[in-house]
Amino acid sequence: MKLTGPIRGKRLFLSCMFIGLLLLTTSLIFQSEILSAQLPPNPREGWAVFLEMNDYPNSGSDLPTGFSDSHKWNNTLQMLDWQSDHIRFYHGELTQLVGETALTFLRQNADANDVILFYIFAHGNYILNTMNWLHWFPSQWGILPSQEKVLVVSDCGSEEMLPQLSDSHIHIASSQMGEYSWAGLPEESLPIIGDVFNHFFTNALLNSSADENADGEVSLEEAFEYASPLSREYITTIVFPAFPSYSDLCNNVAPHPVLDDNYPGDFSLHVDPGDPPIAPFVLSPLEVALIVFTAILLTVFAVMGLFIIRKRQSLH
Ligand SMILES: [Ca+2]
Ligand SMILES: [Ca+2]
Ligand SMILES: [Ca+2]
Repeated sequence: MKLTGPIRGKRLFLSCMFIGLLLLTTSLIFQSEILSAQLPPNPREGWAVFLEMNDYPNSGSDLPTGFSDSHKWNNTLQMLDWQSDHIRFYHGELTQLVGETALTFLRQNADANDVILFYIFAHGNYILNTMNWLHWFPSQWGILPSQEKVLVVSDCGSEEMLPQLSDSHIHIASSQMGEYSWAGLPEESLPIIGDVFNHFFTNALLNSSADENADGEVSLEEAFEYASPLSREYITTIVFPAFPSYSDLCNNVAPHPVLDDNYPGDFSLHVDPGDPPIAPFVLSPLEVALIVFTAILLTVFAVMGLFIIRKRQSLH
């Protein structure tokens, strides 16, 4: 069909507009794909809670360690790129509510590929009985979405606090069931303040000598194997002679740290440093050229279309 006059001009104008818009849309889609490619992947972050109770006004002897174990952990995690705002401290009276609050913090922040670390330091009988540990912790710990769970318990007989779960996890206790862990106090003037095993363990995580398979980082498993004999040696050679009553209580056998390793392979505490800043919206020279070309083409086609319309109109 032969087009004449204003109709032909309008169709040409509309065609030009369509082509121009098509090119502009293509350019924008191209740009959005570039931006989406720049978005960071889901990072492996670390989230930690540290629960420590030093004073026991109603039961047990006080443990005035100055929350040294939390501080040791915090120092270690900072060296492993953990972010400060991913770590919470719960110092003071520990209750079930405090423990559940700590778990809520982990649940609300950690996703499946994040590492979560739950550390608790207190008297064993306090955790078991006053906090009613076994009645709430195992079930709530088990439903957390992370597949990278770490639980470390520093107390007497702490093996009893480890949940019996089949999910992916590493659970660590400073002593077997029925054994007595040792926490050094400043007034005793011995080298280590706080839980002895935890002292060696948090140090081992940063000690290249503990890197048994020489892959460049110390896994939790390697740190445990490195720290356990050091911990037992210290208690045997330093604490027992200084505190014969404790040695008698232990039958002169240092407590055995416990590792429940249900994590496939080596567990690394190294995490991604966090979401990298999103790259600023900067166009490449090619993108700028494409957009400018599209704009010029659109303008030329529009002017041509209008020119043809006016010319046809002037002929009638
Ligand atoms: Ca993540
Ligand atoms: Ca290693
Ligand atoms: Ca493992």
